[in-house]
Amino acid sequence: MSECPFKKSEFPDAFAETRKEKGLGYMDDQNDPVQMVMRLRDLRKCAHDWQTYSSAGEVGRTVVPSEVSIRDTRQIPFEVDPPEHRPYRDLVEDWFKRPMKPEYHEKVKKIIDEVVDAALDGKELDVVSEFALLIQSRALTLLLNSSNYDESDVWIGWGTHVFRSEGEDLDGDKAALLYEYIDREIDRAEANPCGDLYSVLLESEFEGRKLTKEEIKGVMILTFAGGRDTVINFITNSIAYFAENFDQLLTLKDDDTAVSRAIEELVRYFSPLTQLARVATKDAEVCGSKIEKDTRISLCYAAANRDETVFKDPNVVDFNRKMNPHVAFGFSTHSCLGNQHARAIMRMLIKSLIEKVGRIELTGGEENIEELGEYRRKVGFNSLTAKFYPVD
Ligand code: EMZ
Repeated sequence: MSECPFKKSEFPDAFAETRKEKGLGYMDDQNDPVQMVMRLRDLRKCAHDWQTYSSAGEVGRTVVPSEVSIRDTRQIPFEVDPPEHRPYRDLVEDWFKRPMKPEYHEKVKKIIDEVVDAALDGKELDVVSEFALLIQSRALTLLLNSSNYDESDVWIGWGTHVFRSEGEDLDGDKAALLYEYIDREIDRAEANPCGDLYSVLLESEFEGRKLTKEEIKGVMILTFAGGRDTVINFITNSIAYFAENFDQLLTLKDDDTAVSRAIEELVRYFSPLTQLARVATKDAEVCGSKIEKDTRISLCYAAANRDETVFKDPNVVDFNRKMNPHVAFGFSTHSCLGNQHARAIMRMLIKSLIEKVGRIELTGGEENIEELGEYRRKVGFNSLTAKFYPVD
């Protein structure tokens, strides 16, 4: 983890050569290798073909790095295949669309304004732990519809990743804290239903029965884990970008369509989630290479989002990009449930920055580099220090 050798908001494409030459990369992951699907069209095909590339195998194997050794609760609906997947997804889909409503946007804006205002005190701060983490955790109270805003302090205390200590590999003890926390919260909601996500799940009818606590836990683990480091990276990396390209931020003033395009472009470029895995249910083939039954492929979103056969000048952040069929939120059956929440956060962040901030100065930082076999991918920052200055 080194000092940034280039502009902080530059995120090089770690996969260019392999994507162009072979289309399929390789990495070992805890002795359970992964063949990485790097071209956009291949990725979409594989993501769509759940019969061949399953999410429903051993719990935790769908994630890279594999979480088999630290988790035995199945994340729902993320680790379930069709047709069982559909009713689970239906159960939570509307809930996760609430972030599209104007009143939700207003609440997100209030949370972000408070964090931005605090940043404007002229002191240097760490964008990861003192800005992005606060926004992610506090905004999560909205997604859960929790009336206890202060609960976000507990989540802030967990740091950026619920399964990893800072800069470390998977940490089973840390994961156990989350599981115990969720168990307690389910019991709390059972004793005192209050309209939050736990309570709603406890009350809902699923295929003529109630959900089990284990199923509810599976939804909640996904809600806590799936949108954590990803959202924190998205916010931090975007701050780095706007700091170094402040004029681009100003082009978005009072222009909702331009903001929408900018959000899609930033999420394409940063691809906060590098990849997720699938397990082959039978022998198959991608890009002329054999995929053996019961081995894993990954849908390498970060690579596909720089596919030069699809995106013109893929390494340029272009807010005017017209065609942007990125897969940063996944594709097909398992496309990101939290995408509207993430988009709402970015929309309100942009608005708040335009209203309140005149300049952002980056003063230091340490990149977060994922080591993926022969590939080294910058996915975000372990720290990013900055000073925020108010508008004149
Ligand atoms: C899993 C994954 C889902 C995994 C959308 O991504 O996110 C990862 O950060 C978690 O570690 O468990 O939820």
